[in-house]
Amino acid sequence: MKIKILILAFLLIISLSACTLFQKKEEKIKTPAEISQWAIRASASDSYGGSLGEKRDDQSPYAATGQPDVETCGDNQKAWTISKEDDGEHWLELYYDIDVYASKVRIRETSGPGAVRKVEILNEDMYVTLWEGTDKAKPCPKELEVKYEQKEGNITKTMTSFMTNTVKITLDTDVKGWNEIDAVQLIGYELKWYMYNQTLFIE
Ligand SMILES: [Ca+2]
Repeated sequence: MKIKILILAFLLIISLSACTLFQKKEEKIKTPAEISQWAIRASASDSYGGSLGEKRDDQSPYAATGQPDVETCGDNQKAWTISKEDDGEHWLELYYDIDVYASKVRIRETSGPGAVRKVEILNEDMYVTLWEGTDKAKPCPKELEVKYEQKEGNITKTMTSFMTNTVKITLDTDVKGWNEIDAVQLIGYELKWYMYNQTLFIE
């Protein structure tokens, strides 16, 4: 009887050790570094502040480049907006320093949030839609995050198959109030990769 108990205890210790080793192996998988960047240049279908904006403080497209610099909700010189309060569909295009396989775009809306209707990323000379819809939740300031996700069999790809450095945002400026964008972040990777069965594959 004692031998049986000893054998059972031994088997229990072995299985617990195996679990710990497995967990450690999982923890060791290091995915490629994520690159988060703010826009360096921008253009738009219209702007309140013309096209100067050297200090990011004249509501030109350039005011939507760089890191967020508008802290509270409301009209602010440091965010881009168009020349009229309500004028239907308009767009803002942003350019980034590093080409990435795009995984996410984050848009900081600091006045009249909820106006974004479409987020596209440029693939050579063609735009690919990352997200399209009606953004109903309207806290202000608001950070709208849209993600790339595509199922390929058992694998979920979380980044585009092409590299990009350009994002285009389409807004419905008829959404109540001045619809202002403070900053837009492009997130992605320099390497294209995916996880399958706890294994990292780099393409
Ligand atoms: Ca800004």
